[in-house]
Amino acid sequence: MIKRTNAQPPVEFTGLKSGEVESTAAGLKAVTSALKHVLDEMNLPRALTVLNSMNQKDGFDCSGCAWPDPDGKRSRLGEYCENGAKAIAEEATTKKVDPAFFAKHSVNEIGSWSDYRIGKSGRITHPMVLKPGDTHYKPIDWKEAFDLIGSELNNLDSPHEAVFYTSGRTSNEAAYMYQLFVREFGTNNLPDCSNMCHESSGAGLVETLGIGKGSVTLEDFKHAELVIVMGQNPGTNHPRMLSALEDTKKNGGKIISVNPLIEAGLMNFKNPQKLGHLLGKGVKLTDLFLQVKINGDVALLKALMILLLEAENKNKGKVFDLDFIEQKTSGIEALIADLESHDFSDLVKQAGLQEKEVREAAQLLIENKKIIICWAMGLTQHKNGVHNIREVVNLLLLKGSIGKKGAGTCPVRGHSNVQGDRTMGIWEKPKPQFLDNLKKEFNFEPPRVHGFDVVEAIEAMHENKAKVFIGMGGNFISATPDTEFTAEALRKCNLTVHVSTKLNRSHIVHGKIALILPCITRSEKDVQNGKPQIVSVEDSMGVVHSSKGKLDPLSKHLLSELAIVSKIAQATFKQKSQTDWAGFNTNYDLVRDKIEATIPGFENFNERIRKPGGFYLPNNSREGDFTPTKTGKANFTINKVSQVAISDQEFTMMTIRTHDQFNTTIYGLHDRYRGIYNERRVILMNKNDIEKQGFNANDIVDIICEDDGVKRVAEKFIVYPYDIPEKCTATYFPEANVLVSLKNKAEISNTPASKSIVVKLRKS
Ligand SMILES: Nc1nc2c(c(=O)[nH]1)N[C@H]1C(S)=C(S)[C@@H](COP(=O)(O)OP(=O)(O)OC[C@H]3O[C@@H](n4cnc5c(=O)[nH]c(N)nc54)[C@H](O)[C@@H]3O)O[C@H]1N2
Ligand SMILES: Nc1nc2c(c(=O)[nH]1)N[C@H]1C(S)=C(S)[C@@H](COP(=O)(O)OP(=O)(O)OC[C@H]3O[C@@H](n4cnc5c(=O)[nH]c(N)nc54)[C@H](O)[C@@H]3O)O[C@H]1N2
Ligand SMILES: [Mo]
Repeated sequence: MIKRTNAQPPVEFTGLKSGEVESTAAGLKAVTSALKHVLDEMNLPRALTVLNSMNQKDGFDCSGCAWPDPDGKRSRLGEYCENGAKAIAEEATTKKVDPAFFAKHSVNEIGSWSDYRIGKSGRITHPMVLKPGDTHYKPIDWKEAFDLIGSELNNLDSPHEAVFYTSGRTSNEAAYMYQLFVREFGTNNLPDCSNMCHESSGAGLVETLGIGKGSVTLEDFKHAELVIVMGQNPGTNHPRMLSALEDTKKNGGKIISVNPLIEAGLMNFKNPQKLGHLLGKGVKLTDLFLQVKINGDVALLKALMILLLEAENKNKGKVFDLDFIEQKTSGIEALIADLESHDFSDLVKQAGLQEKEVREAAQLLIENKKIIICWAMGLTQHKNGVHNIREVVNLLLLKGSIGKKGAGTCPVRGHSNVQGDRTMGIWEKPKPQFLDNLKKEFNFEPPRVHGFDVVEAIEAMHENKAKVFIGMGGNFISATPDTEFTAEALRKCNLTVHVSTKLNRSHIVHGKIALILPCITRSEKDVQNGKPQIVSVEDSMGVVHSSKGKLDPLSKHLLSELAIVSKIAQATFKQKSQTDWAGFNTNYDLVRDKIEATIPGFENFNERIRKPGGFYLPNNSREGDFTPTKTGKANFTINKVSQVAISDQEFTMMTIRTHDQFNTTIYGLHDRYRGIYNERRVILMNKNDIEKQGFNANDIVDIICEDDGVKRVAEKFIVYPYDIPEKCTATYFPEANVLVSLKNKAEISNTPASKSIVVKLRKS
């Protein structure tokens, strides 16, 4: 059995209280909760400054999620949601983690705290170092820190021995500089949070449609006749998406939700931007709820397509879009043969559904032509994550529902600039064309061999093949799978460096030397050379727009992410580089000029980024042009129905977010919509399963996973009866990450299968 260390949050119970499961999202409760979170962290004038400029055209982009802002007028009641307010509360807090804090609390002590307490400690104010043998972080000069990084990097036998992680908040400009530095240094080791997130979407969409991004815009929601929301909890994770769903409903469209949990945000919505709504009944969102089993989605999609095929055979040309299929797609015959090889009733059973409700859903698909399918982690974080996405595409292609108004693919991104970071070249598998462009513009030979993704980076560090870890944001130890293995990997490194805003567990699980480099946040003014700078981000629908901070930086010792990259590059290359690393840092327009010169779609970047609302990037699938795929057409694909053989004692477990967290940042201890208060260490189970296992509600159980012959245990979770399909369970991320073996990952995309973990339970 694997030994527990402070890489995992401590086992401590905080006093579970259970309440009502809610069926309406947002409304007054959300408004009061938002204000409470903000005012807990700062005074009223500061609160008003941040809330009034968030997501406004001359303001800064909310770091909460990647949902787009309206193209037209923005609401004066505030263009943010409850969880956006929590995100800003967290980053604009005035609590400080300063040298006195680190002198008082040893690394070991901080490691024994909960993630909630660690995060609530505040913003980091000074660059800090932990040297071999030290028990406490100590302040370090910026220059000394950069020289240390430069010398450790230059001491490596090969540039491939360094790993450069990115979380998805980094601006386009900083991300571009970062990847440029890494490639000039000589490696493509650029793993990012996307590897754990929408990588399956990217892989599935590129193969089938020729672009890894979604095809819809916000406007499309107003024209859609049918929206299907699969594997996504928008009420918590993308609350502003509910306004788009409201638009669909207002115009007579229907909504189907597919989820093992009946999430409040899928059911009803009281728009906090509309006074009448706040006080009134709100709008009903979902028309048909399909409560699938975990990973029952391919089975469901196939069952639906079988019914469509039957209807099409009875009524030629009335169900499928035959012209579209004929002109724009490839592989229809194989798809039909595959559908004919499956039994409808078996599929429905595998999905955990009733035939009647599947037929009802099929009827909506038969009757309508403009269909949008939205999804998030419920589809991507499975062994067959890529298959899930490709099956979604199959369904849309049959209906000709891609590349026209009111229809298309909508992978809903997580981090606020995760899509932009990828556009900027944060990717371990860069396209040759992009590398050619870098070569031409910067006059160096970029490395061609693919780098490590997240899972490969962990393995490489564990095998001593990688010895320096640099993280541009994020919380690597808590976000990644197989916590204790990953901790061993990080602890073997010569140097671990985190560019961070807030204290997190990754600062505690460190290499032989560790650095924390504190940076300004998006809500803070970024002044270089006496001039205020803007940065840019790309949202989930490919709109690139500017972001400009409003607050004075919390400490005068902070640098911008861009300045940090520039100085790391100068310290590493000394005089050897032809790139003007120091120059970039004086004026971000110079970085944007380089982006324009090397990445398609950024023509007149500096001019267009200053237009309120920004601009759309080109998107072939939005235009109905699928020529970039290997066949030159949109591709139907054949996907396997997942066959997880689960014995009587086994369960499939998904790891999900509460309403009070942003990934590994714990805003609070409640999961209000699910009625679970003041406790994170719970395991959601079906009543019948609880009974069959001989458990009672509130029993304490250990969760065990023996996936690859290694016994992984997450100790002490409270059994919590919940409306979840039998044989399915849920726990919160990151407490349960210790159970996810590195080998439990999606085929093709390598995304950890954090939503299909096969576990056993025993009374603790
Ligand atoms: N407030 C807040 N906002 C966030 C985040 C946050 O942590 N907090 N995180 C951001 C990030 S990085 C991301 S990627 C997104 C995440 O956004 P989501 O993907 O909505 O987040 P999860 O909590 O992982 O929820 C997954 C949903 O999928 C369902 N699900 C799980 N397994 C299956 C399955 O097999 N089939 C189906 N059909 N459904 C399934 C779960 O019940 C749950 O409703 O949100 C972003 N926005
Ligand atoms: N079991 C399980 N594991 C998962 C998931 C799951 O659903 N289940 N979801 C996965 C997903 S979808 C994702 S995206 C990853 C998330 O993985 P990460 O992106 O690595 O994690 P975060 O918690 O978002 O990172 C939070 C930290 O980022 C830093 N930070 C915040 N803002 C800034 C900034 O502006 N600049 C800089 N430099 N730093 C900043 C702060 O120090 C904060 O502590 O986790 C993945 N892990
Ligand atoms: Mo994510």
